[in-house]
Amino acid sequence: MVIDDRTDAAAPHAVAVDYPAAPSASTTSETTAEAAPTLRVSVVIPTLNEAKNLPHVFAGLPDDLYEVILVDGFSTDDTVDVARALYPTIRVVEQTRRGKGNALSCGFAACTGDVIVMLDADGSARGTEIPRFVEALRAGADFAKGSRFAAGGGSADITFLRRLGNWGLNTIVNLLYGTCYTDLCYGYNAFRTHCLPHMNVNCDGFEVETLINIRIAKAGLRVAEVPSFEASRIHGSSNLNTFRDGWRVLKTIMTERFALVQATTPQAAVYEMEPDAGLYQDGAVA
Ligand SMILES: Nc1nc2c(ncn2[C@@H]2O[C@H](COP(=O)(O)OP(=O)(O)OP(=O)(O)O)[C@@H](O)[C@H]2O)c(=O)[nH]1
Ligand SMILES: [Mg+2]
Repeated sequence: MVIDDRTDAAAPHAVAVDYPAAPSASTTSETTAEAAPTLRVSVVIPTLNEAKNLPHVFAGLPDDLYEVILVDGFSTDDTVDVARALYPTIRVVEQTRRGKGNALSCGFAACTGDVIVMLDADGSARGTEIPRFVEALRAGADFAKGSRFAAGGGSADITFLRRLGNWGLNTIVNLLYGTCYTDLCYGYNAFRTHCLPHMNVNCDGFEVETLINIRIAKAGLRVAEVPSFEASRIHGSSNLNTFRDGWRVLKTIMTERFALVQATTPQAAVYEMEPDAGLYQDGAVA
């Protein structure tokens, strides 16, 4: 997807959330001023046994994406073959450990675009919303954060218990980090690639969105919340466990706020799979 980056039209659906100035915050204006005339959009799709959902996911993607990267989590169905049949130019990356966090880290490391979109493959995230996220970035945000609970957003998927847990965890983050987030644990986000060193995604599981949101805020980057509608998962069942993963999210919030020494798990290396070849290492990420 290539979006004209020369005009300054406001993103109609974006709600700007500005954080206190930090050294890295200046990156926004520099990037906007120096940006290339086009934005190359990379989409990262983590998959774990989503073969049946992929036709729906790919049908919703805009035609002019720069690249689509699928990160497969050792699926036991034919997710990878189905993806290649549906989207012949797709790049398939194999993750190095287990979990969605590690999958995204591996996918991010493989991206070569200007903007990265995180898209779930269960049919809940609508690819047709991608231009709205990109527009928020083009209008000046570093990070376009999807929200089911901003005006105009919604969910057909989230249960009462998860909504409650998300609200509680979101409130804690807002209190501890001075943020104004409305939806902490949502997987649909997009960001300029210069955010990657600040995000330094080095967790493995479903706490990944929380880790990213916190580190983006700590870095003082500009966030725009983008209302998004989460549809129900079409086939299969959720990999998320409300209590186990809620606990991981809470630990992440506390660790990021109070730990003197941050976790030092290295970011992922990239192992890219060619259609007819084995696994090879494409490059390591600093
Ligand atoms: N590569 C990879 N993808 C994963 C892994 N776990 C989950 N995913 C993918 O991450 C996306 C989100 O996972 P879901 O199981 O739908 O969990 P969720 O959307 O956070 O939670 P729900 O709201 O219950 O659906 C889906 O595309 C999954 O296939 C994993 O370990 N590896
Ligand atoms: Mg889901």
